Amino acid sequence: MYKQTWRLITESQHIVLISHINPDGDALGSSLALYPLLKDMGKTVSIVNVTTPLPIRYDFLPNFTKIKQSMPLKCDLIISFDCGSYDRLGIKKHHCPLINIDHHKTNTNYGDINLIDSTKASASSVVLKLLEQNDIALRRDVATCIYTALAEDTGFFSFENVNATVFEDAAKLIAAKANPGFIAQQLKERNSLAKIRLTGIVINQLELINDAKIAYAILTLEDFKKSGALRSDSDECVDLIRSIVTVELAILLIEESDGYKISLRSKAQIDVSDIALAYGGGGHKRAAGFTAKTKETNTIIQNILNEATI
Ligand SMILES: [Mn+2]
Repeated sequence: MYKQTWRLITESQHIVLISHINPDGDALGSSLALYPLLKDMGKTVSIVNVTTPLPIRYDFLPNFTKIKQSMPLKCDLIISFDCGSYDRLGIKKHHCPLINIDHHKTNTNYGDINLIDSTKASASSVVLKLLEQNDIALRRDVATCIYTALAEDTGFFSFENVNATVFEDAAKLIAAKANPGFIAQQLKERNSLAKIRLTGIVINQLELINDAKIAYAILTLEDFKKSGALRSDSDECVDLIRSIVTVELAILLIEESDGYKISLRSKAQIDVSDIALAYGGGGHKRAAGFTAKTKETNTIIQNILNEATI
């Protein structure tokens, strides 16, 4: 499969690298990793993410400024990264072949080639294996992207998905001159004041139920306006909620124009990807999400509680 994937890439000329809406470090890092390699192979490469604005915390990734918000007129291959279902790419149905590179166990296999390994901690680790299996040498810009993605999806090497392979991959990337200190500083020490204020709003209105085993908070469009925070500034709030000692299940509702996006995190007892899947979303055991096309927050929370057994 890894060889077949590379063959299709080699045979294609105009390639689109695309990742999921509201991208995280894995989505952007995985897609940006292939960009310079394909350019050097003489390909016409478009790197696409339809989200506006893109989270600027990733602006240190090589070729970040090359990301476009819309699809090019012409392409003969699409490669998607870190995206569990086609609708999360945010583009219309396309007729050119699609390679689906991912690590979500809830992936719907929407590609013509589905290069999915749910044992990998990040989609970027699947990219790394793709390069290794095809004898493509690592280089600094590529390693920086893959390492950033791996660091983020493992919570800087602290989540349950961390194993020996994760550290082996990290070692290979550092050997190829990815700089762990620089990358950590870029991601962890460049918060905007607006982001910290948004975090304060979350903490202030946090609700704890079921002997404080479940915690939830709701962020409204007004909260974003008031704090001046961007949508991507809320990405880590749900991890902060989970960090409370008693909390087993953390729920964050983020208002959108036509409903809510729901982020779920768990510690040990609950597989939140099951809950997300039940409501049309997806994700991982300890981190998952879905969207609800309703503004009835009580109903959304009740539905989650009905699925969660604590
Ligand atoms: Mn990922």
